[in-house]
Amino acid sequence: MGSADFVPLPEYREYAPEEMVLRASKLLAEMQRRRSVRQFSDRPVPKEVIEACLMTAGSAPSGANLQPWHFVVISDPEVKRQIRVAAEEEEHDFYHHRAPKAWLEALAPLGTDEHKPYLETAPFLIAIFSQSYSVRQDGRKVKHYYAKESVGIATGFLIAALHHAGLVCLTHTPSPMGFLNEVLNRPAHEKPFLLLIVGYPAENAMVPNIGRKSLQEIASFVG
Ligand code: IYR
Repeated sequence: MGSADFVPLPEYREYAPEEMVLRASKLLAEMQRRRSVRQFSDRPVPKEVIEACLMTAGSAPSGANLQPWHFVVISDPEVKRQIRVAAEEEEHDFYHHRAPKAWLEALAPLGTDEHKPYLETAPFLIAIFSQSYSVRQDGRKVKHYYAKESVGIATGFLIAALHHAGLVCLTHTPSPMGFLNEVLNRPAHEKPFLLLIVGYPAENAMVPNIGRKSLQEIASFVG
């Protein structure tokens, strides 16, 4: 208790209102170009780009600043193969047995199925784990607050950073994802949050012809 340490807000920048509008609309246009992609090229991606994007993810706010995330970056073809085999097994079960009809109907416009070749084609997979607690040097456990929310925010930062760098990605949630702990040797208190597939799009990659909700649909203003 009482161990707060404060420094002056570093590097804050204010912009004139017109410049703010311009900056906001430029980012909007850039983010509106982002699409989830399921057809990847096998072209290599510089690891440095991934590292910088991960640092952007790590700059996200988190509950009590406990930074409850861990990112495993996979480029090893054998590990990618293991992940594909395990994911396709779960997905087969999902599409053919477990998924309720309404869920399959909701997925129909995306044209997804149990085949996940991109798990081997793309140069990088990033498995994102959410830590319910951390273990200190002395063995004491430190509970993490709002871990899922925090990891969700960091994942959003990561997706935006990858897009900004000129890569594409897919948020993939093979369900259940417990196999990722085994394949990647992560402890039980880390829960797989999602698997990002990252790379360049395949030449002539196609995406579903779907749209985004309007401002009126997603927001309301009070006052
Ligand atoms: N995990 C499955 C199904 C799936 C679920 C949702 I929600 C999607 O937005 C897309 C797919 C799969 O990856 O195919």
